Amino acid sequence: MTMQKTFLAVKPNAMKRADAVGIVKILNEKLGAQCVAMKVYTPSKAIAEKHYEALSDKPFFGELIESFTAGPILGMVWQGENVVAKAREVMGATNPADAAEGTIRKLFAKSIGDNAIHGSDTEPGSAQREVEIHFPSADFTPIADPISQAEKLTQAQAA
Ligand code: DAT
Ligand code: MG
Repeated sequence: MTMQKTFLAVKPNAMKRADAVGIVKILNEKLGAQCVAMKVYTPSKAIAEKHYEALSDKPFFGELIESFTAGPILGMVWQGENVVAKAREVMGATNPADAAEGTIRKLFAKSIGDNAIHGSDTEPGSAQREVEIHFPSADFTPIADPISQAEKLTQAQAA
């Protein structure tokens, strides 16, 4: 088992519903990992297209880019043993109709296109690639209280 980092983000629609803090609470409780970077920002089209590059031939790609750039996201890096796969479990299935009870998508997603959270997939190199896209110059210091930090950042963004 090796120490990993994964990129997680509360998506714009879930931010608008003020779900960010509730989502961070679940991550903090269930991931068994540390949050080592957190920021609120609206992804540019260039960043979004790079992030979702592997899906560029999908029929829903245009909508996906539009929704990921529609407003601020809460972007995070979490670090821990096996955290990439663990986060996929805690997030739940891509389509909330298939998501298990207690998962973030079961609780907060509205549809496959509005599924509340992004998390890196488990393909080797994928998480590291996303961390580098979204946090190119972070120093990855553990955040003592990620829930308070999420409250602070999302309040500042709403003000
Ligand atoms: P995940 O986000 O669970 O890793 P993915 O990488 O296959 O899922 O797809 C990325 C996002 O694209 C997903 O969170 C929501 C959107 N998406 C996937 N399949 C879709 C579909 N059939 N229709 C609309 N949006 C879809
Ligand atoms: Mg994916």
